[in-house]
Amino acid sequence: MAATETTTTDYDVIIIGAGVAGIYQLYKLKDSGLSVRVLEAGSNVGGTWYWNRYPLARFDSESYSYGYFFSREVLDEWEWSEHFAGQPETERYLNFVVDKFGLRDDFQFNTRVTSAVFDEDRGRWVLTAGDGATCTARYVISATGLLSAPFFPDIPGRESFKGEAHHTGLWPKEPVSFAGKKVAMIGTGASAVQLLPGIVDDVGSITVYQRTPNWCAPLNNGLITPEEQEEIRAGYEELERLCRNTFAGFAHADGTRGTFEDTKEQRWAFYESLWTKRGFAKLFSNYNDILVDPRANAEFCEYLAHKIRERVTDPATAEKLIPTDHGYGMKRPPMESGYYEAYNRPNCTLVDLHETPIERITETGIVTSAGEEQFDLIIWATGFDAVTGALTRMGVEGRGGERLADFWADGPRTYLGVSIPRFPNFAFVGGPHFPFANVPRGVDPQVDFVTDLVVHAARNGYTFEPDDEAEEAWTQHVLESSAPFLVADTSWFRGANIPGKADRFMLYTGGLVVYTNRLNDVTANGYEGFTLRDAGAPATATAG
Ligand code: NA7
Repeated sequence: MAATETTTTDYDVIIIGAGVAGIYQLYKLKDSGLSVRVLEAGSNVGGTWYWNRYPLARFDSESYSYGYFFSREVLDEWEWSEHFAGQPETERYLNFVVDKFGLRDDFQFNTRVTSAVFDEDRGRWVLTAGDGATCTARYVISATGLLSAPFFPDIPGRESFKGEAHHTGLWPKEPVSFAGKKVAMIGTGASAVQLLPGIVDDVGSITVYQRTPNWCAPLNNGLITPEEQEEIRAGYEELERLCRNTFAGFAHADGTRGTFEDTKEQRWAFYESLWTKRGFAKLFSNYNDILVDPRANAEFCEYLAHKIRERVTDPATAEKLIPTDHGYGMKRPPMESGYYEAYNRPNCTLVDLHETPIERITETGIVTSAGEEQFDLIIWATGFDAVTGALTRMGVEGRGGERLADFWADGPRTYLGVSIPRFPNFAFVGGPHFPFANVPRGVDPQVDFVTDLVVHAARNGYTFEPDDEAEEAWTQHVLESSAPFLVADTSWFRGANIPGKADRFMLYTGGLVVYTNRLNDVTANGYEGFTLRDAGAPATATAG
């Protein structure tokens, strides 16, 4: 399916996407005896860590909790340099894994799938790439990512800007020069919060256009010392146990106390201790009611607002940076390293779009209700059509020509977050109803489950497809599980960042342990909820 290839190529399994999930999925199927191909739009592996190469892009999960757990050798051989590795290091890591296991030849790069249509007569998926070339597969596994379909807001004149413009999720490989430039950044989500401190010293000036402020708390990154390296190595089994047994698969124990079991003084002392902890301890090791009790949440927000006021010199700017429409964790909370201090620099200006909305983009700059500002470079830190976007944009059509985009028009419906009725032999990992979790830890049980399902089906010559009732019950369970949680009206968790997208919570908040157990039970019970139809000759699978 490369641009020069003219023949159709048939595989047992096609995996779409060469990110963290796609690589693991390939690894798992490598010795199955099935012919497997990975199609990837980029020119190399990495997924998120290939596309998001903006300055200071990095993990918000501890490196050692994000890396693969499937190989002791990888754990022993790879040494992370920072507690939260930057994009270049993660990209190197993923390439290291691919080469170590001899996976590289199974990837086909520069191949963006633009349609995937199920041919009912042949029982095969026909995939077409951007260059028109096609290939077919009996089984398709989409590993296209939760945050991989970049979103540009429909602001009049966007295309007319004649200066440089980059989206954080499509950042160029060539170094971007900031020296002396007048830069605009639109958006203040997790990407913008990482990026701003990385460029504020270099730019001539930067104007940040903020619609909604976020609750940001310190990442507390640092180099891993040789002693820590030893501790991490010695503690891998315990780390894995922790990640596999906590609510969201991070290297942080779940909180065990309620906010109001402590006095205010005790609470603030506890918040101070959280403040100095790494990463998402602020969320997951917090009081255990922070995500479900608005009063508990407001207590922590009061503490965070105090911190912002302490750090931002100009009181008016500090107030603009304090969210008033949502509490901590009700949107994905960014982790920061010097974000608030960036606003203390004389070359950094914050524009509150609630006060002065953007009206249009011109050839030379941005017009708000307060007038025009000229820029050399506009950074679009405006996020992604999250969770469903990569799948609904891919032209997927199931039985009877049913379009996936239509099937999910009112919000995603799935069985177990990996499959859907009317789309036989089609599975996805890292899509809707993905467990609310540290991404690789949520990917692990999904890939394990899908591997077993696909190999079992291939070996027996089955077509697999979930039943309507199973999909309905699971989707209902997903929605019920999310009901107790406080979620901002504007969160991408519920599709709210995309105009016109259905307002429906898209992740599974029943907990990673519950999710993993459920997948294991379904496997043990002979794939209950799926219909496995005899489809003729088995593929040549040797395992499962
Ligand atoms: P996010 O978190 O979705 O942030 C996007 C930002 O862009 C956010 O501040 C939006 O404001 C802003 N935005 C979107 N549309 C507009 C318009 N029309 N005008 C002005 N500002 C706009 O994306 P990120 O890339 O930062 O992070 C995505 C995820 O990647 C993150 O959650 C991590 O999991 C990693 P809004 O808040 O909608 O008012």
